[in-house]
Amino acid sequence: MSHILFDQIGHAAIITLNRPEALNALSMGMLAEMRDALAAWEGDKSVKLVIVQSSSARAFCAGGDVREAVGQIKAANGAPATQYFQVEYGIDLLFTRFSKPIICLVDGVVMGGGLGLARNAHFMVISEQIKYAMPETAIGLFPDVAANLFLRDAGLPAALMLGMTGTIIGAGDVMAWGLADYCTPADQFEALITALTAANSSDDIRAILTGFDIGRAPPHFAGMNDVIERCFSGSLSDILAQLAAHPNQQAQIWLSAMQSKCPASVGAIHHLLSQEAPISKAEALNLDFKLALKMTARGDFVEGVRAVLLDKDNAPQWQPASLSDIDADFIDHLFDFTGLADLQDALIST
Ligand code: QUE
Repeated sequence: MSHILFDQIGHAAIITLNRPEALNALSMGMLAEMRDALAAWEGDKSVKLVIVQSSSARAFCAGGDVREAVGQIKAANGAPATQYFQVEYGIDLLFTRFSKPIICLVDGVVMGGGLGLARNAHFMVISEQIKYAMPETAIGLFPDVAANLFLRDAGLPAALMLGMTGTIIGAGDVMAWGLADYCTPADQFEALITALTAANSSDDIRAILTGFDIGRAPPHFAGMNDVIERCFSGSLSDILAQLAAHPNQQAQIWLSAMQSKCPASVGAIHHLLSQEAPISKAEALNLDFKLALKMTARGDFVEGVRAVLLDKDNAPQWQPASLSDIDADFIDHLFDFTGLADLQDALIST
């Protein structure tokens, strides 16, 4: 059975992610098939909108197929996974620019590259049972796919918390923080799709999505905004000190999360979010492309994927090993993109 399915019902072209055994992790093959289908639909007048869904309630998508990316790096003796990130971020860029509305119906796990699809689409609808996270600091990567832009919708302190600690949040927090557009119970997704197959315009789509929206579940972490704002501001060492000094138990959980993640990754997302926001999703993706090449040319990414997904010993040996090693020189070196092509130029050359 194919890992990605394509269909059309009425005006709606439908993409179904169908790799449940890997929580729909996006392989280059799946991404290339998606790219070709979108290209065909762009010129097809019978298609008015595109819906992206999953065949399984467990996951919309757990992310990019980082096992495949690591395979590429190993096959190329440590060279960065240029081709993988070109294809993955290329699809994200295509979503932002597609001439017809793309609607993602998100149930279950939505993490990393899954959010690259859902948040770069025109409409992101979540169910009440999603598990939302940007967990890349656990594997020596960094919150990419334009997270440097879309996490900011939650406010900078919450963006830093989500990006650095990889905390998993639910539908209540996602809606309270403005990280998705609509919330509809998963058991109504089928009826929602049926309604959308008759839509003619973005206004029609908005009206239908509003009709199925149940508003929001109670927030959990978004109810702790005072703790988040007090702790997640300033330099890396400020944040560590503020967490250590805070009486709320959750602050200690976040502190140990930060200390167990890849220091270079935590430093990378801290620096990204401390800079001025990119002016567009395209600019954010271009920045992510260059940073991904720098990050995956380091040993931490292969080591993180080994520890979390391949050997599953959850005992990565990071280099450098401590957040205290992440100084201005380290960040300057990591963010030196001299000689790297822009994402768009890289796409044209393939
Ligand atoms: C951090 C991540 C990912 C992750 C775990 C992390 C990620 C990703 C997967 C994943 C999960 C299940 C699979 C698979 C990949 O896990 O991006 O192939 O079957 O895709 O801690 O960033």
